[in-house]
Amino acid sequence: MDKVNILIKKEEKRQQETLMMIPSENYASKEVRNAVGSILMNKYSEGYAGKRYYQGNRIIDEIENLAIEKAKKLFKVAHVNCQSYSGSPANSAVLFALLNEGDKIMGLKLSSGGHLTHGHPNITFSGKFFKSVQFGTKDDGVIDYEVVEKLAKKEKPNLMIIGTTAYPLILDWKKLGEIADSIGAWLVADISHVSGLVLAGVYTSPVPFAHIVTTTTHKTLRGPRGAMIMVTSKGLKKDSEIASKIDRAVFPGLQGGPHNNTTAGIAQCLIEAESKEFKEYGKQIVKNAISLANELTKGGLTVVTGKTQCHLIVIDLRPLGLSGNVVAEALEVGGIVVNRNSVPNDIAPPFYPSGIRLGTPAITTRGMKEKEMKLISSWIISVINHFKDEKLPDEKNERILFMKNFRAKILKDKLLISISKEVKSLCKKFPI
Ligand code: DSN
Repeated sequence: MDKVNILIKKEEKRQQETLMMIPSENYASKEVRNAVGSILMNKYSEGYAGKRYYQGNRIIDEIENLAIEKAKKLFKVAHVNCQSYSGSPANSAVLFALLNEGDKIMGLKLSSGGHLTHGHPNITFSGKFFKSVQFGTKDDGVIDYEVVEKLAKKEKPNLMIIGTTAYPLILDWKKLGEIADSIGAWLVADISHVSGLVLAGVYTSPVPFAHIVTTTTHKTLRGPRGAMIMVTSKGLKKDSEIASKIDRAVFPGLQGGPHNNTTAGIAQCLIEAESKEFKEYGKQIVKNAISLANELTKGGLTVVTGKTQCHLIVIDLRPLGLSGNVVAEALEVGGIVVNRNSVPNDIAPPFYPSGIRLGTPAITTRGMKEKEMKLISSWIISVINHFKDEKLPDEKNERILFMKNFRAKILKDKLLISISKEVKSLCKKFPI
């Protein structure tokens, strides 16, 4: 076997034998993976169906139209662009289409569960080319919509781009729509994390309230790594040119040829999302997350906002004086793969945040239910308790050295070795 294939096999084994609990990850179906690995990647197709810059695109047009029609029907939107390479380029295309340089945008802070592309200051496209105002959450991690309204009325942004990567509650899209309307701003709803839950009917759809909805396609939607930009009827009413503005911002504004293999994967995941099984899947994701949050709380851990209403949980490690790095590294050795994450009003640096973020989309795809959540939470609780004295030093160089030593030490830790064996045998019962 060649080197690349050896590495792919190794990664396949890692995915089979560990619990994928990063909430933005999932296992796409074999059919989605076949589309992504297909000969469609050989074709150049700049332009849109019926208006391409290259010959030979009749079948590609059919594929792209299929993805668009499925998305329009499922999300109940007026227009869809499925060519953006991923979520950040999709959000950049929306800002590029609707705003001029120097206009003002408003979003939820990254550290409060938002996203880099929602106006994170200085270092991102959204925070550098536009004036950005951001809101956070209360100390309990909950958004105060009165604060959002006051800020919007004071700052009068041209566009509000709202969405979550680490916020466990369902957003009040109706309220956000009213706030945007009251100041004449665009409302862009980024539902990347929860679009699968929206289709399953377990998370409020922003479609009646927002002008534009963006989503990645590889999270709860369980498709290929890609994205869609959707224009709602409300968006078309605000500006009848909005659909062509979006299309032109994607191509030729920001990109060249679309990834046709990804487009086919998007069509395939939307076909899968139409099924009754997918609705059941979405419901089970949330049931599993609620069960996990309850068990973790019972075990003495602090769950941000005290609960979850979606697919993810953020554990605040500050009451234990632990760093997210310590816990995430230890859990990985135990076969439980999560990511470290900031918690509301975290004063720790983003590289060494005070929490971990975990979710249930991928383990639910494997067929796990509440019974398995109990088991998994008991492992998480014992790992955290086991390492409760491993405090990260404050000084930067000491911190680096501490983590290096900690990583070496935990490879031989008996508890982690035994949990990783149990995880492996659980994973065997629920193959991908
Ligand atoms: N990287 C994604 C996540 O993990 O939430 C957001 O882009």
